[in-house]
Amino acid sequence: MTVELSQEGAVQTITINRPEVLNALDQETKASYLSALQKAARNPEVRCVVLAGSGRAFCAGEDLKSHPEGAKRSFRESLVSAYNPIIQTICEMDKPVIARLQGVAAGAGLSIALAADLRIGSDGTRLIAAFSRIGLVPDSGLSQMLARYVGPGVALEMFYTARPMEAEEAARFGILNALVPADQLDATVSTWAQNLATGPTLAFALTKQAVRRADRASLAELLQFEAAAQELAGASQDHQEGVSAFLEKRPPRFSGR
Ligand code: T3D
Repeated sequence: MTVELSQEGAVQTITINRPEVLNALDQETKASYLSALQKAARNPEVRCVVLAGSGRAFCAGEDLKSHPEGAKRSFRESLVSAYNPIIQTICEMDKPVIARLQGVAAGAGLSIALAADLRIGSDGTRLIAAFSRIGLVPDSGLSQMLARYVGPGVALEMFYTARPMEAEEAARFGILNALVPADQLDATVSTWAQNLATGPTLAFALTKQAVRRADRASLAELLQFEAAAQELAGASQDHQEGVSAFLEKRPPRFSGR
């Protein structure tokens, strides 16, 4: 299996398992990955998703060895049928998504990492917009997602030069939400994921929608959206539970509804 699933409580981990090619994505793996993401998005028992790679890398993007050298193929088709829906499913799923970045994330692998809501890295984390090395342009949303974190100047520098961004720099730009020693990565990701999976999932979903919308909405539109979202959150069981827990001075037990 090139994509492995594991579940602990309400946390689903989706792991790309092709360590011999740094988890680069061939056709079969992209299809399995998209299907796993879509199932996790639909499954109400899953309240947080962790994206991971096996071995020393997160993901090295498209599998460059899976295409016969010089063979004609449609890059547009590759993006429209696989990468774009992968990115959209991650960005639009109504639950928190964490990327566990233990090593290199390159090309579309970097896009997948940036599409996640949160990223946790370790000393070995390296981010590379590898496209220019092979004469391609950034895709899978990277031209927007990277520039939002680092600004257009650094994004263009990374696109032109394909220089690696190391973990410390990624943390400084806010790309990494946490940077921990390699031997603490699994435990840290697990703690974050379990905390999110026992949180107010409906409120998290509305929060994710608001933050995504904030990029393109006017202030007036965003204020309207927040008011509508708060109406929904305010009617949720989790709001009642949160207030009761506060008044009773105990931790809340959120159901996600
Ligand atoms: O359909 C479409 O094509 C459109 C979509 C495009 C989206 C994209 O993602 S395009 C960008 C594709 N990715 C890359 O260009 C990255 C290529 N890889 C690298 O530049 C380097 O491997 C890394 C910087 C990621 C890591 O370098 P390093 O020195 O840590 O490892 P390495 O020795 O280069 O790689 C280890 C093995 O993984 C090696 O195999 P070998 O020689 O030991 O048998 C290497 O060939 C393999 N590998 C790494 N990346 C890929 C790969 N094999 C296939 N495809 C890869 N992307």
